[in-house]
Amino acid sequence: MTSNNPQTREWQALSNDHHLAPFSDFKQLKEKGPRIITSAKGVYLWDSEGNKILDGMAGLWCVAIGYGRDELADAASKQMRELPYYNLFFQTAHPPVLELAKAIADIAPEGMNHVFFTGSGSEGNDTMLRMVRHYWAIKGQPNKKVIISRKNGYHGSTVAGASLGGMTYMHEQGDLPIPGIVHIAQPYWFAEGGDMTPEEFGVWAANQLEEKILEVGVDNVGAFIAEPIQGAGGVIIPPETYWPRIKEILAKYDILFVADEVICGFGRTGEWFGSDFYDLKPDMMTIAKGLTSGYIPMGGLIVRDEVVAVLNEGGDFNHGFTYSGHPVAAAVALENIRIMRDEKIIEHVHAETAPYLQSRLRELNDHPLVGEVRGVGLLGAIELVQDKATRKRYEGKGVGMICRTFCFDNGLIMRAVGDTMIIAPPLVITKAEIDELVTKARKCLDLTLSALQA
Ligand code: PXG
Repeated sequence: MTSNNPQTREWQALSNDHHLAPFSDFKQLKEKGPRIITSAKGVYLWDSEGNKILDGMAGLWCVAIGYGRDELADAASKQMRELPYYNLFFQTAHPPVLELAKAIADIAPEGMNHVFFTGSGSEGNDTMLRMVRHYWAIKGQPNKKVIISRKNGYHGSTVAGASLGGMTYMHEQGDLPIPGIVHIAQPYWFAEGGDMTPEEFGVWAANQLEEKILEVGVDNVGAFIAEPIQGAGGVIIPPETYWPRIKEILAKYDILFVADEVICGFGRTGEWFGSDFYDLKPDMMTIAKGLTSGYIPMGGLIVRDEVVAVLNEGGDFNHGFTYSGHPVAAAVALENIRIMRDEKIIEHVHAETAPYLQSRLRELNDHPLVGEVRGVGLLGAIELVQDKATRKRYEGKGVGMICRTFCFDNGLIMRAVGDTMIIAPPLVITKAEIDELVTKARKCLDLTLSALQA
């Protein structure tokens, strides 16, 4: 990006000279220069060039209550003045972390009343892995170590998180996965369903769990982890048959079930948790992102009472982080949850904006580039194809990236995962803003199609 604005150029120079950005091609970013985001309000961002952009991704799936809520800034400021830091290691605690644990227990599924706090979703999943193995060891079954996960799932970027995740491009860097983590097929009908109906494919994909349990041996399997809806993998909504069949399998075998709620949690599906949406009964739930609306880093692991009862018999759990339950993050999370409850944000998503977004998005089905529109709550995906009937892609054209660039240049952030366009706007998006989003999305689909035809 070559800018005429000297301030933009100065920031880009700083990026080139000093900053290593996550999930980026460092050299390519140096040549292009990052877009500099300088402020935000509601569902909109502004960049250093003065462009106003509708953030169809809520940051990175996290800014649930929208940008610019002073209450969260005030909560942080108040807590920083009162007690900016203290740890929870030395048999100490502080009010915000305790009040937050209670607030989370109040909204979590029944019987999930305890929270272990971390600084991120990845750390939440690292905590999960260690807690699962500790749990089985206490129960006298130390061999139950293996965690079953899914291909193209996303569970973070730490060594355990990336290993649990099923992203091969992450595994290739750093000799992952670590031992004791195995992956099964994902329930991604559009890309992998072949000639099966979605219903048949859902059962087939769920049965992979049973096959893997039997292959590894139930005496060696500690847990199954899955996102209720895969986010980073491309907003993959499992066929309706998938979760019911998975639930049957989980009921049959003595393994723990971990729902990674980092994206689905805190209202994304129109329920507090994706587990509520699908009526799952997890033993643990990883949380982050919407917990603080991204205003400050925080993650955690919500743990079922029966699991805690076992852990209570195991002596020290030798695990934790300097910033576990950080008081400022806890104060911000508490205020975030209060706003969600008092303003009935999730109820409004459920009754009003989710149905509206889903029906408006599906209008895009008539576009020649669109092979499928799917979504749940305020999550949506648009599959870009060359042939609608056969679901054939434009091979090697990078259609998703072309579309994403048009979106950015036309004031809309819509992400590309391969040739799947995805959206997850802030939960406070209004119907008028949804209209704007869909209008811009259609325009960018048109521009993408023209570019492909040129
Ligand atoms: N679980 C899930 C389901 C996630 O989506 C994590 C765990 C890890 O959280 P932290 O806080 O450690 O990042 C995530 C994070 C993307 C993208 O490209 C998605 C995430 C992170 C970075 C990029 O969509 N999700």
